[in-house]
Amino acid sequence: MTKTALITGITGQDGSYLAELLLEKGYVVHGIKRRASSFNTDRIDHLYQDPHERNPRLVLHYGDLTDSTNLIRIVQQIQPDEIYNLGAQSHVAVSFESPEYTANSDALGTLRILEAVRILGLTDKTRIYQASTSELYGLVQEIPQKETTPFYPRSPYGVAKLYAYWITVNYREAYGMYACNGILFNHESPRRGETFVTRKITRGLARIDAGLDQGLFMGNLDSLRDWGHARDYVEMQWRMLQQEQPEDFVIATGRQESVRRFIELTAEELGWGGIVWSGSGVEETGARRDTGATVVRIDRRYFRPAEVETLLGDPTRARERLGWTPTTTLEELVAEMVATDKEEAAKEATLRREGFTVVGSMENPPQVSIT
Ligand code: NDP
Ligand code: GDR
Repeated sequence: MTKTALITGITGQDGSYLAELLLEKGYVVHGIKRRASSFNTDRIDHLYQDPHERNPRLVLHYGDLTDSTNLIRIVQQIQPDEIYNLGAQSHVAVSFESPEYTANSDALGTLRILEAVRILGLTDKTRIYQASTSELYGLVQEIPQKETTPFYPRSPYGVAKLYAYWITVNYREAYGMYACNGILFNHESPRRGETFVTRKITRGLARIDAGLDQGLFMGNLDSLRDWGHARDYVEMQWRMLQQEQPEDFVIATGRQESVRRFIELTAEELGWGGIVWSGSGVEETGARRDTGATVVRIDRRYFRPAEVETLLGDPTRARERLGWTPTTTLEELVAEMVATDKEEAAKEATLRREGFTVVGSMENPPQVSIT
């Protein structure tokens, strides 16, 4: 029988990979997109199906996690077998700027989804995946982190996601719902938002390589993260909803590197031979090993009021029960991201050479933005 899924956050990085996966598996996929003043469906445009066709397998609905009336209506109309709650204000630094909105969408948004399913009497039918996060561990109490490690969030985002985590557990226990948390560590891809650190680095250095930008301003280079590929991680989101019993799982690679190392890997992939670091603290700079040009500088604005210094996951439970094995190494991830960003930069360089103005780049370089 054809299954129906609803994805909140379908226009985001994970939503786009998950939509691809579910369509490949024969699902009818519904997604919630926010109304915006310009197009915001870039990541899923390749999946678009004309709504005038008979029985399209991808259907988009306008909506927002801050609006329960709209969520109840959509869930009632679709009666989904599975809901993937990926929608969120997902940027940790931005959550310090917009803490109330972050709580509304990330914490209460999750409650609204759970309540919609309960109010509509779908608790026996609809399975729910909640996009939990390694940010719950925050000020780390144990290394590596696993499902039983105590939480200590360090940002309004982390605190909002902590509420979402527990309300999901609570609805599972109180109402017997099939609802589970995927505690996912950082996962990246060429579709990663441009202000998250990995994409900022691959895009920024690729643009420098193409002669479009001069340098990149960064925050805490010593932060340690466990980075995987988003395509691998969405497969685990799906598998979590196919188990007999709902359970929470850590998904991670078990390898940790610093932001500094990620910059070096990117420079190596670009053929620069690496980065030569000098100075320390906010005076630290990084220069291309091949030309000696300074390409990385530090800017205080990219430091967070409270930092999550070190994250390293232990995915043993997922390996044993979900058959989890990451397919992509960090080096392969960097190579894929750099290849895409080099191509983008080359296109922009060509446009510039031909005399076209490109919005949002040289005149408005990304490193000037807040994140
Ligand atoms: P993105 O930021 O790429 O995507 C977030 C999605 O949520 C976008 O589609 C966005 O819409 C949508 N959204 C934002 N606010 C609302 C709202 N109020 N109502 C409805 N939709 C909204 O995130 P990722 O794809 O990287 O992450 C997916 C989920 O997983 C998020 O919940 C994130 O917090 C969580 N997570 C991510 C990890 C990672 O490393 N990527 C790790 C652990 C958890 P729009 O396109 O219009 O902005
Ligand atoms: P994170 O991802 O906060 O882990 O949250 P991000 O890539 O933003 O930061 C990772 C680390 O890099 C440091 N850093 C910088 N970060 C950004 N964005 N820009 C910079 O210039 C910069 N310089 C250093 C940060 O301080 C941080 O330590 C991501 C999001 O996807 C969340 O939604 C998700 O829950 C977690 O991953 C797991």
